Amino acid sequence: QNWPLYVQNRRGKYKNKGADKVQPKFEVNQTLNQKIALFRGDITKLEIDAIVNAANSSLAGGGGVDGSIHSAAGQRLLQTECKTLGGCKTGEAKITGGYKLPAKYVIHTVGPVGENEDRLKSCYVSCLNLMKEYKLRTVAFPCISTGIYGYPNEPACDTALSCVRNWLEEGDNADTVDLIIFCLFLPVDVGFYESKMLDYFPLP
Ligand code: AR6
Repeated sequence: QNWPLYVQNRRGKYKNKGADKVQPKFEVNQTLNQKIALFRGDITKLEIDAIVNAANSSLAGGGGVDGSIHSAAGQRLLQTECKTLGGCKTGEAKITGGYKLPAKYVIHTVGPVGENEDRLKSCYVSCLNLMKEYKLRTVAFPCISTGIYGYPNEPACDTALSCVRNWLEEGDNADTVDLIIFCLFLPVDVGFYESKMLDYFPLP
C-alpha cells in the first residue's frame, strides 16, 4: 500500500502546537482514530479501494480534481461510463470504475456552490453509504467544494470531519471500513485539518 503520510507523528500526537488547548467535541475512541488519516498530495496517486471526485452535475469532467481524475483514469474510458449515469444531483453520489487509476473505483459527488452545510454533509454521507454498499474498505476524500465551487475552507473542514465522525458512530458503519483518508492539496487545508483533527478525533 502506498499511503505515504499520517496523522500521528512518532510521539503519537497529531502535529499541532495548540493540542493542549483543544476542547474535544467527541469522546476519545482509538479504534476510530486508527481509521482516519490525512494525506497531503494528489488523490489520483492513491492505491486504495475508492477515491472521491468533486464533480459537477453533468459528470462530464471539468477542472480541478475532477480534471486530474479524468486524465489519470483515461479520459475516454471514464467518460464513457459517466455518460451512462444520467448526471448527479448536488449532495448525491454515483460510482464508476477507476480504469487506469491505482484506485479501484471513483465515487463522484457534486458539492454545493458556496457555503451550504446540509448539502456538503449530504455529499460525505452519500459517498460513505455508497462505499459501504459496495463493500469498499478504504476511501479518500478531496476537500469537496472548496476550490472552484468556493466553499470557505474552515467551515468545510469542520463539516467534513464532523460528518465522518458521526457516520462512523452510527450502527455497524465503523466495522465496515478500514481507512478514510482526507486528501489535502493546499497548505491552507493542511493547517485546518491538522488543528481540527483533535476536536473530532481526540487522542487520550
Ligand atoms: N488531488 C487532490 N486534491 C486536489 C487535486 C488533486 N489532484 N486537484 C485539486 N485538488 P475543485 P470543487 C483540490 O475545484 O470546488 C470542477 O471543474 C483543490 O485544491 O477541484 O468541488 C468540477 O467539474 C481543492 O482543495 O472542486 C466542478 O465543476 C479541492 O480539490 C467544480 O470544479 C476541490 O477543488 C467543482 O468544484
